Amino acid sequence: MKFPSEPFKIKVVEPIRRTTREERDRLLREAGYNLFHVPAESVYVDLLTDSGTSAMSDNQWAGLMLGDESYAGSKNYYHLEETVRSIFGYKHVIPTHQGRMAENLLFSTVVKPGMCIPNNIHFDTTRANVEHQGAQALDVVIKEAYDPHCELPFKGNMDLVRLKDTINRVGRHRIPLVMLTITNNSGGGQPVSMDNIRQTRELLSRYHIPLFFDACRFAENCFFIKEREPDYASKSILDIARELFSYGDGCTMSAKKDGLVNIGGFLSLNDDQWAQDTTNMLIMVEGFPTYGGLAGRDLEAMARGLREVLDEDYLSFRVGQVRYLGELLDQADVPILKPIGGHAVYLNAKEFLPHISQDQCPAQSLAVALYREYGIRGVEIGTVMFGKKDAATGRTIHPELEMVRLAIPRRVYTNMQITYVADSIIELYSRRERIHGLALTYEAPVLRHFTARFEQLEERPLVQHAAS
Ligand code: PM9
Repeated sequence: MKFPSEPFKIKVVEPIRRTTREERDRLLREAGYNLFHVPAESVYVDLLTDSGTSAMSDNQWAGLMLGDESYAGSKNYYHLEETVRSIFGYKHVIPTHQGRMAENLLFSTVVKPGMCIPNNIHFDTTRANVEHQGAQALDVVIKEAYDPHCELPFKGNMDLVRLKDTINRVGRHRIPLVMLTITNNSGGGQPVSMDNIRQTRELLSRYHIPLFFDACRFAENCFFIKEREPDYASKSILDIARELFSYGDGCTMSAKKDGLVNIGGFLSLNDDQWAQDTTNMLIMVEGFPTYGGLAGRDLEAMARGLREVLDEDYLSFRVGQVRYLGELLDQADVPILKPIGGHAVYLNAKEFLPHISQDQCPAQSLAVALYREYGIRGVEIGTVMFGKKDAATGRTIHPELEMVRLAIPRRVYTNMQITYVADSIIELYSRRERIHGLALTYEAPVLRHFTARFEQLEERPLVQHAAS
């Protein structure tokens, strides 16, 4: 079977409220055309993020009832610690309420002003946490990652030549660690190969620089390794994960992705001094080291989710469902980023809307149109998220890629709902010339996409009636 059908049946359902185009148009105006400000109950298919939006299994829900809410030494912490050690293999397990807190603890402990953190591509919270310490967040992914048409099996790979040059230029003492984001979210959910990870490790060992993983989507990355690297075809996902993490010294993890939970994360690492320093910080800002800002029941759900996510039937459905959406769009010539990533399909807004200049936020305009016409919410990954003001000229420096990400929550939508998404986008593409640009009217100094506001540059109805 080309696209695996759902390896689960539905036990609990959450009704979705239908909205009209007029209602969505009003909501958009009120939200300043920022989809983060649209109430979720007014969204039909919500592809804003795959983070914290997973459906938990009956096994995880059962685990919630076994939550031990003791302030110190909760049994659920020990279960989580044992689970993380057995998959990731690092000595210390420091729970946090989500991924960015793990990043904050790590970077505020080991990064000093003037330092530099290379990564394949930093996710926006990672970048913000590095820059907040007065350090430079440097993207060192292979150059093909910026070509939306280039079909490489491992487009998230680190550019080892540039990494070596960077180390020689910046100096080993100014690089406290190197990161690898698996899969590479900001570059299209593209995987990193085991070979590239091994070579990155070998290079860094020569300079005694630690390697950390941003492990949010590690299981999806391992699935791609199994599919695409012949030496791993017969290995289990668990064995692949164990080998992968053995090349590193630690990881940050948002369990809201491949932990299959709605909240949770951790920092895991081998270095005793860094573990002690980050734990001291954890106590100040999150909580005691055996709960880290979470309830005991959350720790239990996370421990169980980390095991479930390694299941191959689940992963082939998961990655297959994303591929199903991507291939429907591709067959209809809708411009998407290739190859199709692990957690999301990325619409190429520059090619979808060639008549809208980057100054007029084409990806944001496309995301707004998709919500207004069909009740589908994606997220802009382009100028709004990554554009920067040039301090000297005041002009915006635009990123290479201008995308709308359609991130698919895990185990949430049926293939029929995904088909609806594809049909809607194909219809929108046939009317694309009627979509207009947006002007940015407010931006915050950091992570501006969450709170930015816009004005519609010209308004004309796109279709006469709404499909949902
Ligand atoms: N990623 C995402 O939608 C959620 C926040 S933005 C709507 O893709 C990586 C690779 C991520 C990520 C979050 C985080 C932060 C770190 N690294 O959201 O703090 O994709 O748990 O994780 C989001 P937290």
